[in-house]
Amino acid sequence: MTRLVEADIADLNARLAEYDLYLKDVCGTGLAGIARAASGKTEAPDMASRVAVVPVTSGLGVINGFSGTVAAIVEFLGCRARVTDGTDFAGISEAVSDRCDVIMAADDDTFIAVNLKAQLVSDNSEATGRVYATALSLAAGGLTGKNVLLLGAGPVGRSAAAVMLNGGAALSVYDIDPDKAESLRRLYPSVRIAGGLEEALSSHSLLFDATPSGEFIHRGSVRQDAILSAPGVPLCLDRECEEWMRGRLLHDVLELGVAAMLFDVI
Ligand code: PYL
Repeated sequence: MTRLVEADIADLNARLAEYDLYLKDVCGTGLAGIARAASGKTEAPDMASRVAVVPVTSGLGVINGFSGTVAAIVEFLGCRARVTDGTDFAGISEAVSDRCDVIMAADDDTFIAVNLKAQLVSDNSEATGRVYATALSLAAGGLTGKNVLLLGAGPVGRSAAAVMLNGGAALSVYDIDPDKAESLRRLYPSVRIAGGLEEALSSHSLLFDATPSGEFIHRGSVRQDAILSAPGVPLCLDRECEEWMRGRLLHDVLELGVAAMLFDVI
């Protein structure tokens, strides 16, 4: 998982409403609708839940703006959220003393949401793969019987593969590490291993990128009718291809994953 930097999230809060409208245009529903669909829950979420975001100083330390951005996404979705004054365990103690229902916190490797009362937990990598697969399905009008190309067989790709296969997709996987692709095929025997990247891109109109590589896909490699769901950070498309795919591209650095985590636990 690529570690975000302050610049990745600088104007994210200001663009939330615009991004939500974009998702409604591409998927037929916005951030909350996609996340609720990804949660698989039928009961209504408890929107009165109070969320505490706790900054974590371990490892490479706090990312300026990260906790505030997570809180802003949660508030945009309709729940009350605040960043604790304390960090680490002092922040957790503060959240519990303030009788918060949910704690969200990330160290360098793991980002979780925990509902203290309901004893529910959601992990960002798993939730991100699942919510982006759900978004691709919504954008494509369902995946049953459709060929999908998955780039990247790491934790996010594996989570997405489970959802897409469960949705009836015929899945091919490409990973620069053949062992990772093979391990996904052992997990899901119906998965086909794509031989070459360019050939795989040219033969698939439904694409999912879960790689941490940036700008390695160019306009000439992608079909006119392609839809790309891309949780991978940085974005796999070069600038020209990104512009060309507007309206058929699903990509952000935190929004959909945070939304999925929230609706998983409230
Ligand atoms: C959760 C994000 C999504 C993509 N990469 C993940 C990342 O950057 N993880 C590190 C998050 C560190 C947060 C820091 C803080 O500000 O509390 N410990």
